[in-house]
Amino acid sequence: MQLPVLNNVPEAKSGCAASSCGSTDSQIDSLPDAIREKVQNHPCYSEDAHHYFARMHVAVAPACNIQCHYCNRKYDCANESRPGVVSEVLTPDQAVKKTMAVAANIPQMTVLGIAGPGDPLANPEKTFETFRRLSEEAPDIKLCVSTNGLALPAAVEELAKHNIDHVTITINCVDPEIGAKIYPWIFWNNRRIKGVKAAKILIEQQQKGLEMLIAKGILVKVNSVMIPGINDEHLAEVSRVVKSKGAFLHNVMPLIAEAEHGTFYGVMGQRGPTPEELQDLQDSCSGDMNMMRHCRQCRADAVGMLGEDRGDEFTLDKIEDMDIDYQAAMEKRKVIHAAIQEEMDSKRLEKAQKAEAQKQAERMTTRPVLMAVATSGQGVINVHFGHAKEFLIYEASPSGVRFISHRKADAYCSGDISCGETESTLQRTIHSLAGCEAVLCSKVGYEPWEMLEKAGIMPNGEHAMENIEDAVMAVYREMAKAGKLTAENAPIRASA
Ligand code: CLF
Ligand code: SF4
Repeated sequence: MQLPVLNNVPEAKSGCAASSCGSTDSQIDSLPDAIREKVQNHPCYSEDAHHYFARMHVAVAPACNIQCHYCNRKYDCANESRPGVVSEVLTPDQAVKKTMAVAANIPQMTVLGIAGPGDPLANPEKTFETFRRLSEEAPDIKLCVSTNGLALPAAVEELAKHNIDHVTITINCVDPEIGAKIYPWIFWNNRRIKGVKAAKILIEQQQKGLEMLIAKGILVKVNSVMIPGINDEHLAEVSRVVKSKGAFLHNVMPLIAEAEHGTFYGVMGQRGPTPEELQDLQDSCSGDMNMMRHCRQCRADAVGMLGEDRGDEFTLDKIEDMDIDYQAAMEKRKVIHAAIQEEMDSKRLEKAQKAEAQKQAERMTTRPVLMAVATSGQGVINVHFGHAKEFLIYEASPSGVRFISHRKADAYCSGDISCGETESTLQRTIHSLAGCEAVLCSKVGYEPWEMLEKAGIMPNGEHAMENIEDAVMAVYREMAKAGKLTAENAPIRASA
């Protein structure tokens, strides 16, 4: 069966609340059946699944019970993708209607998450009313929640009652002294509490909530925001602690701090980590823990595949006019999900066979290389360089190909900007690929080709519509053959 087009941006035109994870396909194979069933079509909990399945958030939770120095929920921009940002706050009734409209129109949407714009558990009536109705009216949708953890212990029973299998807790520290530099206050027992005392209560509640969820058999993902100079050196300890308590995945996300967002960190000029710093930390934690590397730091009203936002197609006025037959939609969804699953299983098998063959093949001694890939999903290279809104970053080495992260790009050829601006946007896109030695896309224009080469990044449009890992390995082998992969010609790492 022909799989549906997963991205609403045609190739010709294209390019939680602070919380998020992803097990790779090899990890999925080794999971017990019950857990595999829970993660295999969740785009955040499975790296594989995020190429095929979509998620959506409904913004029913405006209030928050803590303040984080990286958050300002007042700032909204339609082009802004970051936690806490929404265009419309919904009632539970509107949220249910919107979820069913999206599920009927985007059949590969498998997960409904509540992630803000405040904290879902600081708005328990609206959050649980939405979950209760959806578990009855749309039972084929997985329910997911992302919380700061302060109100979590009191909510665990209710979460279990609504069959919520996936909970994300944002844990930025396990040391209250560090917490006091991240959280100016919490609202606890009808009082505002500040400083180390506030951070201590928050940490205790998060850890208690984590333990209670694990005891109930609920999958827990921990999100952490990496803040250089504040908690960057501490996050390996956080990873170790949450793993020892049974968390399934750890998602370390880079701090987003811009002065125009009006956040404390933004105004104070606190910088986020460089891609290299983030990767180093994720690698150092990965010995102890499954790490999520494909998080897109979604808005609290995001709709679609990770990295895209189709929220504009499902605004309140638009869904008002939609007539949904959910029974019929569920039947269609079932067929499509089964077809996607079949394709994923066959690709997984193929990949395992190739990895085995590679093990048997003569061992290369070349250094690892980072490559950027332009894709809109389904695990293939299918986006023009100039239309890419983001690039997936892969590392090729003698032991194979692994996914590392994604980087946002400015789509430079939008056609409505002047030449000078076009050029500088292209420069910014190329700058965002620092550290990569090749970029693989379906096509590259003459001008960017030249500029990429000048920046030491080899453009490659020869692998259009090919499987990403196969193409990256093929380019790696070509580079090795051409003698480009000695230690001496490694690129210099960017500094902060
Ligand atoms: Fe949403 Fe979060 Fe559920 Fe995913 S997001 S509540 S677990 S359905 Fe995913 Fe978005 Fe990253 Fe969150 S990419 S911010 S990890
Ligand atoms: Fe913002 Fe509250 Fe989420 Fe912190 S926990 S990021 S303050 S919504």
